[in-house]
Amino acid sequence: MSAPPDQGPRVIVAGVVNVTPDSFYDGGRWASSDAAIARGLELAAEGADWLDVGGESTRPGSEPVPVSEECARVLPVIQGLAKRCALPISVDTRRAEVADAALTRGARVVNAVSGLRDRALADVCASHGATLVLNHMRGEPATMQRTPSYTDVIGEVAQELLADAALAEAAGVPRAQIWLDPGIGFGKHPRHSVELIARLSELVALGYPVLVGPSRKSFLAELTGVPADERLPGTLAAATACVLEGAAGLRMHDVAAARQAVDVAAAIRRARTAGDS
Ligand code: HH2
Repeated sequence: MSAPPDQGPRVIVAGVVNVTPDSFYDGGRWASSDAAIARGLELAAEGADWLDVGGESTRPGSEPVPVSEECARVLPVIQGLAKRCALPISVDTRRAEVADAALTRGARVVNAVSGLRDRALADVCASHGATLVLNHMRGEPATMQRTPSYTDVIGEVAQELLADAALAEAAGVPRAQIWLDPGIGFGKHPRHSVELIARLSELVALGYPVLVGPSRKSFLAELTGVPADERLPGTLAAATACVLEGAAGLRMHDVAAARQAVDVAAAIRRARTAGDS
């Protein structure tokens, strides 16, 4: 049998494991360590390429939780998943202290959900040799959705992410280990989130792999009028658009459904590129 044709790099699906009582969609569903570990293993079986474990909701209006509480939520889950499954695990956090403890217990990626506001996150990643996802957030979760304002949303998000990437590189994180994320819904009006997806290729053109997290977010409610538990079709439409615009990965709650959408969109993207040649 001949070798299969080159499929090109796989578009990553990062499965969300929220160990929180109050996340905007799945808060409280996997709040015990055992439930969260079981959820992570389920997402792995559904086709996730990486598992993103978070212990603090950053939904609009949320307040910070103490570091000790965040660690108590995520560390046993990261340790348990790292023992039972070979997938890379990221810790979704704003704080270097949590990231450091998570990397010591088996996480390999830091998902810096508020970028490098805690600059020590970059030092922690450099010292552990970890990959760093820089997510764009304007303002603080408690107030970020009150009056988001941009003149040129994609240009401003790109500039702010590049400034964080430069800090990370200066701290010793290799460029190849830095991902950028436009931060859908983090200090963005729904029209900003739509524009960020529509013009994602401009962010991709910066040369870093781009992760996007549209999953079940409130900009979809503005477009469809449905609550979070009915937003899967809208989520898959947004994910498809992100892949066609060049995303390297999607952060998703619904991995089995996302896997199909992302793989089909990635095949269409490859065919488009092949058609150009
Ligand atoms: N979105 C959320 C959390 N972390 N990280 C990245 N890189 N990109 C995102 O878009 C992103 C993220 C919010 O989703 P969720 O974790 O489900 O909600 P909550 O913050 O309420 O826990």
